[in-house]
Amino acid sequence: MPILHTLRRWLLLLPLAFLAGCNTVLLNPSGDIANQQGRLIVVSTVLMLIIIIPVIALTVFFAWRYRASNKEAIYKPNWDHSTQLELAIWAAPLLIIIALGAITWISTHTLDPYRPLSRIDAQRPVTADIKPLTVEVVALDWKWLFIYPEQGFATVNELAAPVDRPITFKITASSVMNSFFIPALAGQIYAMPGMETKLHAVINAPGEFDGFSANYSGAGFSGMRFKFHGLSNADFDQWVRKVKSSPEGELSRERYQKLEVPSEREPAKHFASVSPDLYGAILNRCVDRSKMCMSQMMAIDADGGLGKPGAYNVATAKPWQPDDINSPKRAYGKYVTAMCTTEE
Ligand SMILES: [Cu+2]
Repeated sequence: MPILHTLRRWLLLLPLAFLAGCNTVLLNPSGDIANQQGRLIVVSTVLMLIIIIPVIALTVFFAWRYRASNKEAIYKPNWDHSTQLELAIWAAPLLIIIALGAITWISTHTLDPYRPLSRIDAQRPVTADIKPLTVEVVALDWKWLFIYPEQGFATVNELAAPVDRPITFKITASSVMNSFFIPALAGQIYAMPGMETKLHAVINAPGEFDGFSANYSGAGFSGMRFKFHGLSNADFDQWVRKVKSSPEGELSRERYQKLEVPSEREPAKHFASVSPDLYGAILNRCVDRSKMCMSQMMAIDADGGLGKPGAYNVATAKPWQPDDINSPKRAYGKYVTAMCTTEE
């Protein structure tokens, strides 16, 4: 039946179509950290194949060699022990586990995302005169805010960094947990409200790379994407000038509260400047000046607390309506109020 044969041939090709969608960015990244992590995947896979391939091959070989119709093969129904075989069977996995353990121990320390980079790539170490670029990352519902404290501006859903300059990311979130992930640069790092996570990485090749959230965070999650631009020093300076001359103006606390309101598939946006205390206020959950900053709350607690009067230092939040797009997002319930309203 030729029709069935043709159909079957096409069905056999079908899995290839799925492979066509594969982007092997994890194994061919452009950043040194992701590169070392990619090599770890390859090394551990190869180490495991040392067991998997012989086991599969021997399974097939034994089934064929000792088939019922093969009268040539030796038949030993009472055989049950061989010291040499036991030694080989236990030694091989033991050596592999020792090797995997050693590699894991070393790379867990050298690739620790909190550890400042010691090298730009395999050939170049980081010297004392190289100052990392700091970027503060805030995961919002459902877009990414990037604050450049040195340059004093902010962008939404667009990130850029000069090639071969170490980058220090400080990562937090406004409401729910997300995960900051640029596969070409480094592994994912969680973004959580009220706390800061860190990532040190470097991009070694110019280009446009994909960044996204790797942790489901609600309705707008799938559109929570951004472009990461690896730029030459001259192109980065030009990009900085472009952002600084943006007509959007300053990202103040008030504008941040509007930005924080959930929205989906936001286009890239530039803010020419940013309120210098904004990131600290986001991290300490007190962008709304009527709320007490977590850092202040923790300092009071470390000092022994406010005692009974502290129990009255609360206010009731106005419930936030999802359709009330113009009102700042507020958690429903009570919150601890600020002790004073003067600016720090
Ligand atoms: Cu988990």
